[in-house]
Amino acid sequence: MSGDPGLGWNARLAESWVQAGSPAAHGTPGRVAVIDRGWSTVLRNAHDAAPLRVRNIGADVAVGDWVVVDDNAERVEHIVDRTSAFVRRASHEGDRAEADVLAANVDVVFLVHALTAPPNRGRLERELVLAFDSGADPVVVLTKADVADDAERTRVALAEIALGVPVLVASGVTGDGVADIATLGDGGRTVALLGASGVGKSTLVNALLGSDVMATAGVREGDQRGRHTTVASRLLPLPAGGWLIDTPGFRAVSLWLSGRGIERAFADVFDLMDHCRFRDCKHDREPGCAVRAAIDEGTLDARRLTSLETLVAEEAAVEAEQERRERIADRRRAPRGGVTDDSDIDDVDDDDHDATSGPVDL
Ligand SMILES: Nc1nc2c(ncn2[C@@H]2O[C@H](COP(=O)(O)OP(=O)(O)O)[C@@H](O)[C@H]2O)c(=O)[nH]1
Ligand SMILES: [Mg+2]
Ligand SMILES: [Zn+2]
Repeated sequence: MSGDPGLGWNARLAESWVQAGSPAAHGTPGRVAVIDRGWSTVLRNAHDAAPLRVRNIGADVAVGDWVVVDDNAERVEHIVDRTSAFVRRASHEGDRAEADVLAANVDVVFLVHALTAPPNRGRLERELVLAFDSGADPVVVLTKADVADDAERTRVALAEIALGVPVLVASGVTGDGVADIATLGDGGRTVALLGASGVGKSTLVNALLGSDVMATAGVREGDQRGRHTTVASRLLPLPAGGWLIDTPGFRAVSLWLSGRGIERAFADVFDLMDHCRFRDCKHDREPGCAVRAAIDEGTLDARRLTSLETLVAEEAAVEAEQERRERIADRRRAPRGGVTDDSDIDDVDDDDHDATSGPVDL
């Protein structure tokens, strides 16, 4: 037994499914289309007219997950290993630092920017790190081409940051370029969109879906309770094949623990660093610094180094905090002399990262 290819089941998932043990004993995996307060809506096939609605008790489920439900079709019993996951640091107003999975098993993530505003390089750099860390392939989409002054200049400027990642130009209003974006869902792939609010994500989603599924800013101006306002992520079928995970407008996206995302998003700078004379070069004023030399020659924009340093510091802070939380959890599990040492548990909920994590609207 395996999942329905029409729902996006693929060879990578099949492999992790087999590695998970006795697949037959687990039943057939379905895909989570919607999550609503501890309940998952699970599709068993691409045209499932009667999706299951089951509880997520003890299962940390995300939209896009492949899951197996128990025999009574009451709860999620097993989550198939994700091929990719969009993880951000959860909001932390007096809250603990926690990972929040926005979407799972995404093949392609569109990083959406509008051509009407000056290109936001810093935001794109952060989004690229998140995208590379997710395991999905990023594609930059520049919207509002119909009203852009110089789309080509912006495209070139952002392509310099995007390092080999495709940069597409489109208009959700005229539909120009939308077909090229839609083809990225070919073969039953799953796509998702990230971007600041107002860049035109909902308009683009409507153009991709061929219907007004999403409330756009224009609609909501007249009707605050807009008919289709997104409140949670949803998995939606693309008309020409493939699936789209539409995420709600999250306020801020801070980095979670980064794997190789930073190295991939800043491969140009890392390549230079390999050529610095000293292994522990701080790229400040050391002799033989290849990074400084490139900046002086004008082949590397100094802002790239600054952005990289900011993101590395942010990621290091998340990591340090995680380590501290793990130490505290260990101490709680193994109290010495029968007394639990809770002395620094109170300041686990620190908000240090607010200072370093520039908010990114989705
Ligand atoms: N001219 C033009 N306007 C657009 C385009 N896409 C979105 N808009 C407008 O930009 C505003 C924000 O769009 P919306 O899709 O709600 O953005 P979201 O916040 O990213 O979902 C709305 O007023 C849209 O009508 C486009 O391709 N061309
Ligand atoms: Mg929107
Ligand atoms: Zn250096």
